[in-house]
Amino acid sequence: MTSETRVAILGVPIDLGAGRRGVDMGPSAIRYAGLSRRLHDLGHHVVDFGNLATPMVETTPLPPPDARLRYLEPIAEVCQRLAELVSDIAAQAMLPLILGGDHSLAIGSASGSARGRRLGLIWIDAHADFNDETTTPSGNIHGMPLAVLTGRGHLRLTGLAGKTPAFDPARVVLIAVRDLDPLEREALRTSAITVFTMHEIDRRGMAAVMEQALTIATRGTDGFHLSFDLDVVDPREAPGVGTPVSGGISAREAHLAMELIAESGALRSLDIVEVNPILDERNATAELAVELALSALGKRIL
Ligand code: B3U
Ligand code: MN
Ligand code: MN
Repeated sequence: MTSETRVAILGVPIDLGAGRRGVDMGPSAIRYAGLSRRLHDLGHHVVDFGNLATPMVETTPLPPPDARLRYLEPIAEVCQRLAELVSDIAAQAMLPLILGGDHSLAIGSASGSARGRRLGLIWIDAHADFNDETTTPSGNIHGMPLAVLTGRGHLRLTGLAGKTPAFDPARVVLIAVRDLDPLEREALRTSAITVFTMHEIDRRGMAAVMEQALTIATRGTDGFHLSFDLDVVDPREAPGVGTPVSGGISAREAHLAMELIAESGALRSLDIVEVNPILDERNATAELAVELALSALGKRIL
């Protein structure tokens, strides 16, 4: 039996932060896989707030080819509205569950959740998302949210929590990373963020890594925000993602991570991002996204 949580679902169908199209359809695919009903069946009180209005590529002026922060203005505007909404939802003692959409949206969701409270941050992703305009090879803002949330990046993005940084890097953990850009790697090495790469997971196992991660994210905090990028799972099990990277964690390891997160009792908000239905196989990645959200919210086998 799970303890009842008031879960607020919010879709953010944005793909302006990504290099390819399709993740704007992620929220629909995840809802189609039965998210709301299955959370309800698990014993939670669920409210679906629908989708945040987001501009689409077709009607947004194209950034110059050499832009270092592609679509900065529209993304900043979406993240600002998202931060307000998430902060309101959290203030009503509900747990915001944000469906993406590309990972740039986490600038808004995590900032909103961190308003007025001291949260840790757990980032589960094949990438570090730790670029800024000086280190990015692509100019895509979905490669930057973790840098922004720990205080490095454009001023239009770093202040959305009402404090900069939104998260103290000493309370931030990055898990299962395996694809870093050269300058991003240097920035990560000198930061106070704790990084568990695929190497640590293979060597020590997911359970040991998660235990340490949870200790870091909860020590002296009011709980933590979880940002989960589906591309962390191996593309053989999660083909429908914006940026697949081979050598990922298994669906089983992902479930174990989510179950340990649920056990901690300290999860305050979560993002499920980068589901790309165009590249998916019979909605398998969206289904996995739902299964993982259920595990994070208390689903047990027995
Ligand atoms: N690090 C690369 C690629 C990337 C980051 N996040 C995703 N892809 N999904 C970049 O463009 O910053
Ligand atoms: Mn990401
Ligand atoms: Mn990623």
